[in-house]
Amino acid sequence: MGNNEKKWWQNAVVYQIYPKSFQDSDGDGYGDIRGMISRLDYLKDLGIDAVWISPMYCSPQDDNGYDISDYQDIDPMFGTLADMEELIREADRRGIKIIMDLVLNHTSDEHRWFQEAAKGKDNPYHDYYVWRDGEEGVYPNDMKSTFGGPAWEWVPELKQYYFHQFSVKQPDLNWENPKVRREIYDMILWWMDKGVGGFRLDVIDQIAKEPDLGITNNGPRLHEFLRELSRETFQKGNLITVGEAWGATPEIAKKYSNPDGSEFSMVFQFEHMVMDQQEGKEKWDLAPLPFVKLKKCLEKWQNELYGKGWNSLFWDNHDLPRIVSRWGDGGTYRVQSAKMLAVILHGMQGTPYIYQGEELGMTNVRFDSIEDYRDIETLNMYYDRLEAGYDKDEIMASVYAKSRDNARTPMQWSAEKNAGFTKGTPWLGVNPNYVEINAEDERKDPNSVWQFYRRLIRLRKEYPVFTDGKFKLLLPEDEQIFAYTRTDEEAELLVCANFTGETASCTLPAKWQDSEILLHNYEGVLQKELRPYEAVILLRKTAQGKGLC
Ligand code: TEU
Repeated sequence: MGNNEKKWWQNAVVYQIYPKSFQDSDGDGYGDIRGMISRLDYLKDLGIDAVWISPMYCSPQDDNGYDISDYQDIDPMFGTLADMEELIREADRRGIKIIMDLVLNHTSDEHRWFQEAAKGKDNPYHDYYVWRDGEEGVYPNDMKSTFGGPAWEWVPELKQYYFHQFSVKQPDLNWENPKVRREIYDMILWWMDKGVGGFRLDVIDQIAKEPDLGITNNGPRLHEFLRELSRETFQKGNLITVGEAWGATPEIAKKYSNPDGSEFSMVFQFEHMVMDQQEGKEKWDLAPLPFVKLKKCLEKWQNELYGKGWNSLFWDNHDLPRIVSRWGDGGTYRVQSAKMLAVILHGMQGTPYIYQGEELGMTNVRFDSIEDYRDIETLNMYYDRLEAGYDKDEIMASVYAKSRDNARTPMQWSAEKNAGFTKGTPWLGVNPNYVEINAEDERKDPNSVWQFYRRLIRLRKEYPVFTDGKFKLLLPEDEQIFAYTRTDEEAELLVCANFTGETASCTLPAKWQDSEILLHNYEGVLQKELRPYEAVILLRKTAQGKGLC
């Protein structure tokens, strides 16, 4: 494929499913594959092209499936391999591709490789993981796990520590070992053979770790490994591939998403998603969103990758709080602000990702007690901070703002019991606001967030300027307005939004004054001031109006 040829995924919209919380079909309180199949028509109607599903492989579920014990089978909680094959087929019939989540940095400690590896230093699988000799209680170094505590776990029988960047039940794989890499490639080829349309690669920038040097992401051999991985697998198909890379800068992202296809299609970078925390502290240490900085950050990513790479566009995923509660208004202006956030995001260049429920404007949840939370990261943080002397209310404020369970409450399908998610007891509580916020009602309401997303997705497909247009940020220093243009040879878009709950004065340049309104989250014409969270996309045909600047 030529470098400048348009790839199918550049024009695609991806929907993320968190399988445990999407749709239960058998009443056990966990979402499953048959549930997903029953909702494919819903997804088709929304207009998306591909579905990324968080891991459904066999797993003890210490980290909700990101701890895999068998890459080539489906966890019984979700169904069977035959169900999975049916899902791929049924999705394909509707023109929807299935994107699998590949967790290649670590396995579960219950994976056969690790069980073997722990049997002895001379076991052929020992070197599949990262071990260091040592003494009990004297850690090889002071590296910490993302989920709290040391990144080293002692195995007395071996008198060795193994390395884990995440939970103790997620030992890190040793990518230096070519046998590990080969096993991984064969497994990926096996899934490709089943007809999957792409992969999302979990914490992929951490695979080339160098624990002795304290390096976790962007290790020296990272891109060498990625190019080999891509060559041995993805390049044999016409796939969408997206790497999760918390440590990516635009320079690094250009390597990952090089249009020559040598690595991936694109990465998820998080620079814009970590701005509302205190500098140098953890995500739990809250700070107001620096709005002007956010705009400049997105501008940088838009411009630096233009023609040289490809952006993914997202506000939400299964690890992040709900964007409407986070940077919009989960109360009075929920509907307007959810739509405004959609406009800002989907108006940019890149492949947009919609996380389940985002298309309904689902909000964060506030459970009264920590007992109601299930996420390992949230629970570890809560007890660590309690022990460290933090005030309980302060910890709960962090949980309400940032817990991953905010995104993981069951999908709100209807006003029926348990939001139509399950007939049993949901594994994680349903957000009580499902009575007002649910798919069934929103599909009937022409002014709902759902209908707005549906229109937005269609517009992206209708006007190539959404995919191709060059980005230009307007009013960079404005504290309320997020505005930019997108321009190609045929058309120009103006995306203009009030990011706040106060009115904002905004005079449109003369050339935009009688342009076509493509999408607007308020009824009627534009006024002199933008109303709270008002957002609009305007279109001008460049050919008509030669000489526009
Ligand atoms: O997340 C990567 C990761 O670094 C997260 O743990 C992140 O720091 C945290 O969620 C921020 O709150 C990926 C998966 O998306 C996540 O669900 C897994 O828990 C993690 O990898 C381990 O596989």
